Formats: sequence, C-alpha cells, structure tokens
Amino acid sequence: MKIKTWLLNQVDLILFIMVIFFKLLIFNYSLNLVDNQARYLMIGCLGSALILASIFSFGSPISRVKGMIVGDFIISLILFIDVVYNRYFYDVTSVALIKQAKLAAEVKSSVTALLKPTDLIIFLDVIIFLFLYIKLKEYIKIKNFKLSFKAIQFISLALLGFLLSFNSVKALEKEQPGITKTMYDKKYVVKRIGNINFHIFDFYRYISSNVLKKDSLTQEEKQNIKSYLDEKNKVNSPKYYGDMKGKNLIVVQIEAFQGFLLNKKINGQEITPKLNKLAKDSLVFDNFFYQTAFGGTSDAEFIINNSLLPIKEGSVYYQYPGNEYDSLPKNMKGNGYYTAVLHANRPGFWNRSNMYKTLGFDKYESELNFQIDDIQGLGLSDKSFFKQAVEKMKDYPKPFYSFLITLSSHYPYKDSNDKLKNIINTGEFEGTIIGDYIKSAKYTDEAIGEFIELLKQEGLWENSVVVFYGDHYAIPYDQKSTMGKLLYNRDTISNLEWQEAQKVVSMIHFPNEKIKGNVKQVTGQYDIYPTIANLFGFNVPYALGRDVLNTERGFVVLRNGIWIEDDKMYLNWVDKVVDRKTGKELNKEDYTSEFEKAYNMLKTSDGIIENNLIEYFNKAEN
Ligand code: GP9
Ligand code: MN
Repeated sequence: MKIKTWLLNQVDLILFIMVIFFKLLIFNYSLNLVDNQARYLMIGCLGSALILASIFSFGSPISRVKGMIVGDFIISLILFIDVVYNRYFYDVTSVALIKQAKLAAEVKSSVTALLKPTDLIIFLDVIIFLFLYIKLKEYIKIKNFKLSFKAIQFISLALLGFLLSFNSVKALEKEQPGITKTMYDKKYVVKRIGNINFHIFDFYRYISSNVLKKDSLTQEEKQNIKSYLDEKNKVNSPKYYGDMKGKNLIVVQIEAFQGFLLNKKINGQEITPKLNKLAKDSLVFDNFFYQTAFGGTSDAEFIINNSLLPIKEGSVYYQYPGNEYDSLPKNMKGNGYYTAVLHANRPGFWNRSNMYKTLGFDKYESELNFQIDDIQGLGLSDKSFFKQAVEKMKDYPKPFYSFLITLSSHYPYKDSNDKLKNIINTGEFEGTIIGDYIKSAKYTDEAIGEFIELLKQEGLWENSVVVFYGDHYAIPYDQKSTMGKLLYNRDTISNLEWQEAQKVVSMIHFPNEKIKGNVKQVTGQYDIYPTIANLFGFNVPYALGRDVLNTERGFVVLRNGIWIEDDKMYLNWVDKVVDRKTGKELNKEDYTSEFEKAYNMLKTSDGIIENNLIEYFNKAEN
C-alpha cells in the first residue's frame, strides 16, 4: 500500500495522537510543570498518546472515530479534575482519592468556588470533534483494514508508545531513585513522564498495593524500623519531664492559620491582636511548618496526635482507621485523663467518628452535640463553638485532654451575615482571596480572645497547658503574586520565600507562664506530641518528631520530599538545596545524609501505617 493512501486512511488516528500529545503538554505548561529536561516529558506524553491510539486502532472506521472522541473526553476529564484539584491542593489527583471523592463533595462551597468558567476550554476540542463527527459522519470513508494489518499496527503503536514512556520513567528513576514507588512527589512525576503516564502508573501502584496485596515487610525490615525508632527516641533524663502532670491539656487546631498573620499589620491594624498578645507570654514556635498532605485537616490532627507523617495518597483517617496507634489521647487516658475531641461538623466527615475511636478519645463532640446557633463560613461560628466548648469542658472530669478543631477560617473565606465586612480594612487587598482570608483570620483571632477570657472566668486557664497551631496553608499557589505583594510589597515571590511562607502559627501557653520565649529552630507539627509527652511524663517510642525543649536542632520533612533544617532547605519542585538566609543555591550532592534522613522518616512512617506495625510491636512486647 502506498504511503499516501495509508496516511489518508489514518488521518483520524494521527490527529488523535497530536491532540492528546499537545493537550498533555499544555497541561504541564499551565501547571508550571516544565523545566530544562522537557525532552523526557515530551517523550512521555508522546508515548502515552501512542498507547492510547493503539487501543482504538483496532476498531472499524466509524467505531474507532467514536472511540477516540470518547477517549479524548476521558483524557480531558482527567486533566480538568487535575487542574481544579491542583488549584486547592497544589497537587495532582490519584486513584486512591476516589474513595475520598464523597468527602470532597461535602465541602461543596469550596469545590464550586474553585471552578473557573475558563476551565471548560479543556473540553473545547472534544466538542468540535463531536460536532464534526455528527455533521460529517456519512463522509467518513476510511478503509477498513485487514485484521492482520490492524494487529501489526496495534503492536507497533503500543510497542513504540511503551518504549517511549518507559524511557521517560527510566530517566526519572535514575534522577530520583524510588520516586515512582513512594510517589513522594507526584507533580515531579508528572513533570517528567506526563500526566497520563503518571495516572497509569498510579493506577498500577494502587492495584498492586491494595488489590494484588501489598508487599508486606519482612521480619528483618520490621526489626530495622524498630531499631531505627529505638535509637531515635531514646531518652536521657530530659528537662521538664512530667512538669505538667495533673494539669489539663487543651489543644486548639486552628483552620488554615498561616504564620505570616502573627504580628502582621495591614493598613496599620493588627490582624491577630489577641494571639500577638498571648505570644508574649507563651512558648512561640517561630519556624513551625505544617506537614499535612492530601488529608488536609485530618492529616494535621493525625500528625499532632501521633507524631507520624501523612500517607502517600489519600488520608490516614480514611484508609487506616483500623490500625493500632500509640496516640496522645490513649497515653493521656493511660495517665488518668478524660479525653475529648470537639469539632462542630458532621461526624462522618473525614471518617472522624471511626478514627477518633481508634485514637482512643472518650468523647467526640460533633455538630450533633452543639447548638448551631450562629453560622460563619462552613458551619458553626468559632465564637459560638468556643463558648459552647468551654461550657462542656468545665463539666468534664479533671484532669482532661481536650482537642478542639476550629472551622470559621476555612476556604473560601466567605462572610456570613456581614460578620467580616467591617472587621478589618485590608486596603488594596479588599475583594481578593487574601483580603477575605485576612478578614476571616481576624474573626477567628477575636474568637480565640473570647475563648481565653471564658477559660479564665471558669478557672480553667491557670490549670491548663493550652496549645494553638494552624493545620495547613490557606493561600493556594496561584495567588503567589498577591502573596508577594502582602509580604514583600512586590508582585513576585521567590521559591524560597514561598516555602518560608508555608509556616503556620504555633504556640503553647503554660500555667503561670512557666515556660515562655521563642523557639527559633525549625519545628514541625510532628514535634508537638513528643514535646507534650515529656511535659506530661511519658515516652513516645513510635514518634518521628522530637522533644523541642530537649533538642537543639530541627529537621522537618514534608510528604512531598521537601526537607527543612535550621539553615537550609530542599525545594523539591525546583530540585534545589538553598541557604535559608541568603537564598543562595547549595551543592545538592553535599547533602546526601539529609536526603537519606528525609527518606528514612517517610519510609518509617509509611512502614508503620501500611503494615499496622504498632500493633505488631506491642504484641511482640507482651
Ligand atoms: C471539615 C474541616 C475542613 O470538618 O475540618 O477540612 P479541610 O478541608 O481543611 O481538610
Ligand atoms: Mn483544614
């Protein structure tokens, strides 16, 4: 057959390959997932386009055109979901998240607020092709090839596609060994091998670890984890051990409370005057980073109460509520405390009712236990929540550990009943996401002020250690230029500055202000539990964090592979180690031990959670 006839008969297939290829590339460009190694990305995208085309190359002329339109639609849908998801979570989706789609749909107002009409452009070509197909279908005169020819065509397309994709995967693995297995940086994977290859890979990983059964650890690997933890958590007559025994413990997780709020003035007014005042009498963590991943609020809750890290995809709360944990509430209970968790949302959200039982809380006060008498944002206002919480806490058996989770400062920071309109004038930021956020943060700060007053009135303040910290970021990456304006008065923000802005507020107030001052070392959410445990007089053998009051230097690892030390950090998305003071790039090769440390922490945390190792270790001990 002549090349020309062959080509003419393959116009649809060639068009399909080109459309998918360019679509994938445009996706990467729009999410800023392209760097000087773009050739691997191109190879990967072409590879996946060829693999997809091979599937349709088998059909009869009409059915293959139909199939390709459907195929284009499915690919577009995946890209669409990734674009929207990325806007909030700053990441791409993964199969394991399907289980959580129901949860995501529950935060409807934030989902709809994330959609932009321009997102529909992603489907433009599908609509055009569909239109052309309906109008022109009688004219489709593609030759129906012989089966043997189709088979050859299928095999060559699939083979070539596979080879190209494999090549990009290989290059990625060479550059970041283990990444396709741990998926610690999914966007980096997309950057190197393209979106579709990533999803195929992700699907394969999910099936192989969840359906074809996970590769459970060998006895030796389990022992290695145990030895690593024993070595890491051995204690040597620490300071402050048991000093807070008998005091109540009140931990307040504040929704999306970023660190830059503290002591920041806008238009001459403080955003968080109450917390600023409290900070003067508290132990304040100046360099405290959130470590949450896909589980958002639930990850923060998990890290604080277990000193472990979030899982690779999805949320621990949803996927591992059946495990045994050596949690903060369990240990407090073991020390004679009454334990309660308070959050005025539906009990099924984030699988909380299951997980709170597992973590060992005596009581879960959900929305069903509160009067929903005042709304702000997603639900009960923080002011009403705190008021009712103090009412409940004053009747709890003493001593108690209560864990409170706020809600009012949740994205998209909308005003309910003009509560926020005149709360603070944000000047040039009025009407922007950041402006709305500042207003809602000011509201939560006021609520915290009232909360402290109420605790004082009830005589709880001086008998309690009170911890405040933010759960995760508030401002998505697509707002980075406004963030630059807010923090540095310019429209740009460097990579380092952006990562430095990913701190959250964190402080502990002690009875009689026994311990106060500023912790300058880098700290993370996983350091809270070991620090508290020491103060209340018990050990945490499975913690990944450290007791901040008894160690000198910090090390914080994030789920995406970023690690932060007191003087330097690794920025995964630009693949650079930088000096935190000067911003200067350092030689990556000089920090292999830091990379190893970060990798070991993630591996240990995953090992424990995926294999329910705490139960295993506890059984082995008894
Ligand atoms: C829901 C609230 C929000 O109860 O905790 O969770 P988030 O969307 O921030 O993960
Ligand atoms: Mn949250």
